[in-house]
Amino acid sequence: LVASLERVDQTYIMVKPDGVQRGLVGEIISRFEKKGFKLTGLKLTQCSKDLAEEHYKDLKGKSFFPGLIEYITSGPVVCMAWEGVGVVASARKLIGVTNPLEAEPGSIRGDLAIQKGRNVIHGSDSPESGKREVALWFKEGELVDWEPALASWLI
Ligand code: RTP
Repeated sequence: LVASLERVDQTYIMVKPDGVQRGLVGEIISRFEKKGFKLTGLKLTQCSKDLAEEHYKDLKGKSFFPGLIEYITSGPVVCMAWEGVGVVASARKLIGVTNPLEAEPGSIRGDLAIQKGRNVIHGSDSPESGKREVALWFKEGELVDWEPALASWLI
């Protein structure tokens, strides 16, 4: 009911290569499912250098940029699109701050990671980035617009 009055946003969530290698994909998906957001896209892919550079283009001048691109392209990633009221900000809270040592216990990075450069997950930082990143990582036919039969009070 509330959802129908507020803007439904989308966010791009990605389990980074370390998360896949460590077998954390199920744990991470589960946290977003339990929160009550709606999954509209999901795939495992090996990201190209071009795509990684496009995704992180705002960080191009940073000293850690080459290492970041190497990290993100080092193995498969799991790409997800999630939808819901307030999903962008809520996902950032579920994820925790960039440096896992400073991330709150209970958050994904706070519970599951140690290093900034191996922080297991990405989440869009604004509704605009969410739209841009979902469109960058998914082709149109890969996204599914579906209505949950139950629990509409959550989404
Ligand atoms: P993300 O985009 O991956 O969700 O991360 P974020 O917003 O929390 O952090 P951002 O500043 O956008 O940085 C993107 C990713 O770059 C890596 N990083 N490494 N070594 C470093 O100092 C450093 N700083 C950032 C992290 O993997 C970060 O998530």
